[in-house]
Amino acid sequence: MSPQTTAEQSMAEPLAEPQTARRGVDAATLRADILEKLTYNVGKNLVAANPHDWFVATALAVRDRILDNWLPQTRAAYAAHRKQVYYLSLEFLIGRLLADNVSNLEMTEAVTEALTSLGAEYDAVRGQEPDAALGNGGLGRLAACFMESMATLAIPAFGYGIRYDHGLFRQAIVGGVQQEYPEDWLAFGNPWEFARPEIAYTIGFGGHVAAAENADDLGPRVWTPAETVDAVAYDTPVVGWRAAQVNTLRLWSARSPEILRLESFNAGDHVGALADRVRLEAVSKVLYPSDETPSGQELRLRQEFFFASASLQDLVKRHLRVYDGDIRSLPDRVAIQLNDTHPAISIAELMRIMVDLNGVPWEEAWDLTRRTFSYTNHTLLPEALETWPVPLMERLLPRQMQIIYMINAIHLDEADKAHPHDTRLLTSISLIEESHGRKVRMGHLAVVGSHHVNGVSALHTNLLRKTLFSDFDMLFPGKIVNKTNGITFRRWLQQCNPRLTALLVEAVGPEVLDRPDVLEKLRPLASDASFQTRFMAVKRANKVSLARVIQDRIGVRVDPSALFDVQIKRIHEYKRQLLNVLETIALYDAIRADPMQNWSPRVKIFAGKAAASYHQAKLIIRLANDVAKLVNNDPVVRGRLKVAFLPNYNVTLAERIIPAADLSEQISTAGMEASGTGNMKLALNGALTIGTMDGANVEIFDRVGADNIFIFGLTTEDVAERRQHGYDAGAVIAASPKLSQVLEQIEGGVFSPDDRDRYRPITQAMRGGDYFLVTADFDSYWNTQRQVAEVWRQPEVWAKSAILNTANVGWFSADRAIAEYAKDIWNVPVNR
Ligand code: 26V
Repeated sequence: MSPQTTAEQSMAEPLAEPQTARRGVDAATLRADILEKLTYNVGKNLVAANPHDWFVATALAVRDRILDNWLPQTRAAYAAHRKQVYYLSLEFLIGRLLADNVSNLEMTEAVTEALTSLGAEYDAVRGQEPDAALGNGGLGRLAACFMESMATLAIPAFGYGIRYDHGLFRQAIVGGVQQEYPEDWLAFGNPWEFARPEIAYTIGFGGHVAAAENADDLGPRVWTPAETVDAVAYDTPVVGWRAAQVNTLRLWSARSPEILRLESFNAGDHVGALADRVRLEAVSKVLYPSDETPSGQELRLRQEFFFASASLQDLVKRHLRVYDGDIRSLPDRVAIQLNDTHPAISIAELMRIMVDLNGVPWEEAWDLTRRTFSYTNHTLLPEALETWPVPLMERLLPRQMQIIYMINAIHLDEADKAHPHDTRLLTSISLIEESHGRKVRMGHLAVVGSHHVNGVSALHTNLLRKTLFSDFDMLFPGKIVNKTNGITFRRWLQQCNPRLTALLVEAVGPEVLDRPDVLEKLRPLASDASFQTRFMAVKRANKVSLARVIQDRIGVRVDPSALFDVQIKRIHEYKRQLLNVLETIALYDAIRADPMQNWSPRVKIFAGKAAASYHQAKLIIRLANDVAKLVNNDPVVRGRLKVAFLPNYNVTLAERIIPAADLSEQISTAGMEASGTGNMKLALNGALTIGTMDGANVEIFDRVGADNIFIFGLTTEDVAERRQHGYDAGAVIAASPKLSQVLEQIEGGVFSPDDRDRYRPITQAMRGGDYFLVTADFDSYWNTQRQVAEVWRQPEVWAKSAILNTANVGWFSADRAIAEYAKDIWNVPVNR
């Protein structure tokens, strides 16, 4: 009997599986289990156990409880022939998992008690877990939030990605300068994952393509790759809230088919014997810091194809097994979501699998493919849109390139029939860009090969329709839809802010843990003086905790009663940390000019990483740190203004900062931030937003109301107008005495006395074209910051607004976002 048959049979008869007893979830049983894991898995006794050993033992005990749900639920989903969602993403920024899993299994009290009885402390144990940074920023964190929500809504789903040996670099700030160090999250092992060395697929690169004699253009081909690497599965369970369902995050690791060249080794060439292996396995070694200059790097393309091909081979094999070899039912049983264009090569690869390997005629394969895929766009920035040089594609993926040519020929032909003689249109929609060296436009491939394309906020989707994909919107009306992002409230409220969660449960009832719309019941309490006091006491306690973190990490002492003004995100010119730094300098000047005025004390908190090669962003980090040094040590300013740049921003640090924030900085140049999700996390935790009308800020504004948010600056239309008709930064600077003074100080070396020219690239950019319109928005931002200070001086007014922020942002739950994807894009039922 072949292994295939065995799998099929057990699939059809789920109850034939002998049942193991479910593990108890009471404190006493957990205690015994943790001890057992410590002894028999970690190999330590109580005396020798260090905090990390306790973490591993606890994680393994928790993992057993997860397995009790995971295996039967996964099996049941196949048996019931439920449609599967596959979320393909090159990034999953999951952070730590212990608290997430424990809380979603509703075991927090039991685990705390079990550990306490063993002389360990839950918080300390949690602190031992490395932060899995398999992503750069918003896109990767969204994928992690969505995985948790899909499990919560009991949607059978797999996340597919790469198990990078090294995630995003660790950032240190030395003398104000960002330094990057390799990240090593797997150094002490990973108790959550299951290595599946038997689940491996061959991934080919290069080589040649052959056709049968008299084969027509659309017929099957035989691809003989020049080299291959194996993709090996590592599975991590993803637990939904109240264990609604446990899904799988399957990450691929590269394994060379050849362990070592034994002949070379025996001949004494010990390094050469390993060289091929090292080269092939490089594909899953490191995460690309994607905000880097467009990576022409072949390795990045290899990564994309590697995980796309492995994921498709895996899901097609599963589909054929469950549905008796019927590939034609794929779109009815499977939805594949492409998280940005990084997995877009999947479209060509699925065509190859159908046409070349399964004998499906081209037209039918194309119809099946387009009914299976959907694509999420996460940015409009032209430099972030992926294109691959045709010669590289032809060399690395010869068969997929042929398929792309064929898709393009038919696509252009159809467009030409519908809109004859419109060469502008054909040039615009072609999958191949011909102007500056031929390139494959991955966004176009994703649009053409998908049944739906979505933007991630209402504004971003409108801009997609009007600008980037306007011709596609005309050609395929209704294909482009909006799915405003969301965040998982389990992590971004319940786990990161237990104090606020307890208060909310007490105020509006425990239903709030399952239905975020219940937060609206807070509205009448917003004006209630005693509730305001309690809400702000929670905020105060969180600020005391953060003040300790700031003191510990960078030695800056901050006053928890000051306004905590927070900008935390990747450092990028369009996000305009620079605007915030300029305002900080202007405020510093104003305080020094009139120290006796009734200033409300403020702490400016920054955190974020710049791509290693992004010099301008790194220079902004340095300026922030130089400004911090001067401001924090100026006796005149003392207590009124502090600046803290916290190094190594990651999910775990975000969980510390967000509950303690009073003010959330969302100040991107209008039209450039697709959505933002930090904006949602901060508002949920009772921070007021100061922001531009950009991304999801617009929808936050709609929900919290104009009185509870500080909006300033140019609109998308204003920005487009300035850029079109030329923007005169010089005139704007001249007209603003404050801004002029700030720029002159930077240029005069006030913040860099040892090197007056240090910030020339920054001031030059502003005095030149100022593409990000920092100078244009400066005065408006300054004035709005003074309004912020004015409201802060009225604690009841501030408290009311803070409460109304929490009350009104329930809609930004990832559960809502995922329910919309399920209904409008994936056509899968939601269990809630
Ligand atoms: C990539 C690149 C690469 C080339 C240099 C410039 C640049 C700038 C940005 C990016 C990021 C593109 C993808 C991304 O992370 N988008 C983010 O997705 C989030 C989730 O939808 C969303 O909230 C953020 O607004 C969006 O920037």
